[in-house]
Amino acid sequence: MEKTLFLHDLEELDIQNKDVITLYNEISALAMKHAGNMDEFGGYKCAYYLSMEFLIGRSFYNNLMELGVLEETKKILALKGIDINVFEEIEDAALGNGGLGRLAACFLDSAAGLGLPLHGFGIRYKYGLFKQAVENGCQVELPDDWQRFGDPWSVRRDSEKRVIEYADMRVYAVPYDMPVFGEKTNRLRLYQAEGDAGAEKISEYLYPADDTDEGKILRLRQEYFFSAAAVADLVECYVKRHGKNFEKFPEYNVIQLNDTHPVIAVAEFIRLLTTEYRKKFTDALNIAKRTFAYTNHTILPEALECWKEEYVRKILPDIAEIMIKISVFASREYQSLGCTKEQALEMAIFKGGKFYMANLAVYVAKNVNGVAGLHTEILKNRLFATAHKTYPQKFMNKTNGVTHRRWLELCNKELAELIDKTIGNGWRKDISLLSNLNGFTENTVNGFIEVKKIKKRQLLKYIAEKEGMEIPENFLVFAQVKRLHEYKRQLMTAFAILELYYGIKSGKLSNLHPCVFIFGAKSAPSYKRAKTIIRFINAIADKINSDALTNGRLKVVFVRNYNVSYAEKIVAGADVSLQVSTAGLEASGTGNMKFMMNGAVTCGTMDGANIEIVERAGLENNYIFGATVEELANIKKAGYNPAVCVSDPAHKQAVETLTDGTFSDGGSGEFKELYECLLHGENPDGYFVLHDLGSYVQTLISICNDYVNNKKFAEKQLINVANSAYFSSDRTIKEYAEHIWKI
Ligand code: 26Q
Repeated sequence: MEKTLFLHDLEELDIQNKDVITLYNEISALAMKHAGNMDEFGGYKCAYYLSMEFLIGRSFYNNLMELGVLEETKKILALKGIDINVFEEIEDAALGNGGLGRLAACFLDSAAGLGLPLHGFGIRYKYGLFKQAVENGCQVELPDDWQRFGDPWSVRRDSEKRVIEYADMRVYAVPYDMPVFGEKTNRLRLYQAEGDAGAEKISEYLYPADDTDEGKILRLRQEYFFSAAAVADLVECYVKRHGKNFEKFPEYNVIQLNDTHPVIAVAEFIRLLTTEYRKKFTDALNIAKRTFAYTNHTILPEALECWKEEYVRKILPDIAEIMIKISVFASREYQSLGCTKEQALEMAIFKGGKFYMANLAVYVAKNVNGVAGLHTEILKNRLFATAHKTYPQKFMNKTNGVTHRRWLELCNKELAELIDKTIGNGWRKDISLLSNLNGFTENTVNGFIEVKKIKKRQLLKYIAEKEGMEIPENFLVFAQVKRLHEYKRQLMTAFAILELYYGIKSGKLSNLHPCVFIFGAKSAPSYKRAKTIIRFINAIADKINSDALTNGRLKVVFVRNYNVSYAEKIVAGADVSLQVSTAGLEASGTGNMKFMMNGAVTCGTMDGANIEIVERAGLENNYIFGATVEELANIKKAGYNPAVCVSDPAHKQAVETLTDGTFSDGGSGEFKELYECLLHGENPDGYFVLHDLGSYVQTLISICNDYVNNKKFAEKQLINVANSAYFSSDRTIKEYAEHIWKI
């Protein structure tokens, strides 16, 4: 970065009569002008991250911070009479929907910060994840037209556009490159689809509704679109530098597949090598086996993609042929390595007229990784047990992490400064130094209490502005912010809140410390049950917040339009992070890490990375409850009957609000349906909400009680900060670089 030139130009910048959006574009353009060039692909070994989602959030502050000019920019703007916070009106680029997309963004940040060559490939959606509004308690989706603010951080590369061919159409993939600043400037390349109206649809929406054939095919087109463009870029770049002998391709390229969504890249790679470059199929397959690596992010069956042969044949007939051929090779190989026919079938890539993309990934990838210790064990012992038995050396764990630059330095400047004061600022470059915070003095605890107060005040002010709701500062803040999904059990929190509410009302919980529950969650537009849960939570919030008897003691907020920028405020201001998924189902979680870094204690189950969090910060400094994976297995074996749990009068009262007229679902019948599914469905209460509800409520009560001793509680929080270094994505990226990418 030509820092002095940038600052000089900024000082000269004429701000007269310019609105915020114009200023945003002009200042960003100045930063781009002086930032230096993006790294080129392919001169030496690079890793490439293929992902359907990159949830980058707001770029402005983060980029200026990474370029080392944020503080000076703030000062220069202040002299011109501009508060840098005005740019908060520029909305986030939400080209992702949850943990998987945010992880991709954190990884790019860490790799650039560490000076490692990792580049991203994805789609430049016209509309990002929908903007959420709440009407009559229900989620409504509005298009997220993020480009209306301009896109000053991207460079369109017309000269590098290429054609992507489907059987029934041809589409241009036009790259837009976004710099990722750090020790070096890496590149996030997002392709935009251009051509006729049909072509442009391909990059129009993130997760178009796929409840019709047409929707499913559109999604398949999207996956092929960016995978094929990325593979073509990499192959072309290699051929230019090294010629057409592909033996050395893996010495220059390693391609990380972020879940199954880009796995079709493997077949495209083989297609390209065998057709355009006339390589033998087996040779191409072997090169692919040295090039690709696969990360699994979920064991939920509905999220493990499989494609009907009919769809693939219709738009990508060559790819269908290649996948069938790989499937034959895989089956033979599994059997020659000692698997039975049945076992080979279990791992089959093509069976029953469908392609199983996870099985394709596991067979071809040189490495397969889960995203937290428990998750990887489940992959090895359950989901991919046969593959693990056959290729044990492929499997490894890479516990997730989050970038401490955005999730601590940027979103909690006050805490970062306290850490500087206490242990020096070396931790900003070498996060492992954060552990020097352990053994803190009383002074630091007092400092921490002050910081938490400030961050809480900022959060509550923001909520007052956004949601029109006042929350007093002495309230204990619980937060559950994540995608809305039944396995994440926002519903269990809803029931727990009702139990606290009735307890306060009846006098049983007359001394409970005042607290607020903050929810942030978007439901997939077609996920009906999730939408019902949102409606239920909003109904509860309305009732509790308007009850004058309890409302000085308990409040509920369901924030509208939860996004990365909102998250930055919530993680910094919360006291307690709710991570209450059914044990075994949350692969890792990364929100849990963001809260930990900011000194919120975890109230959660033994699931995902929660296990590793309490391993490091101590069980005694967090609040663990609920059935473990092993316990759940036994409960299932013995036959789980949730009706037994409802014999407890407090649970009964909470659950029956779904049907007893306490709340209205506007006549839709969805609350009754939810009730039936919990108690009398085919697989009643499949996520064990009622099983864990009792211990959850007790845990929430003890947290409120412990919080009364403010100092002791702050110590627990600070110990969490001090032991959070492991959850920096700098650590994760170093592991990927060393064990998988070899860069
Ligand atoms: C699948 C099929 C059809 C359409 C969509 C999908 C689909 C889309 C998105 C399936 C899964 C996702 C997203 C998954 C995700 O965000 N997983 C989260 O990944 C995080 C990063 O590893 C983990 O921390 C979380 O535990 C995991 O839930």
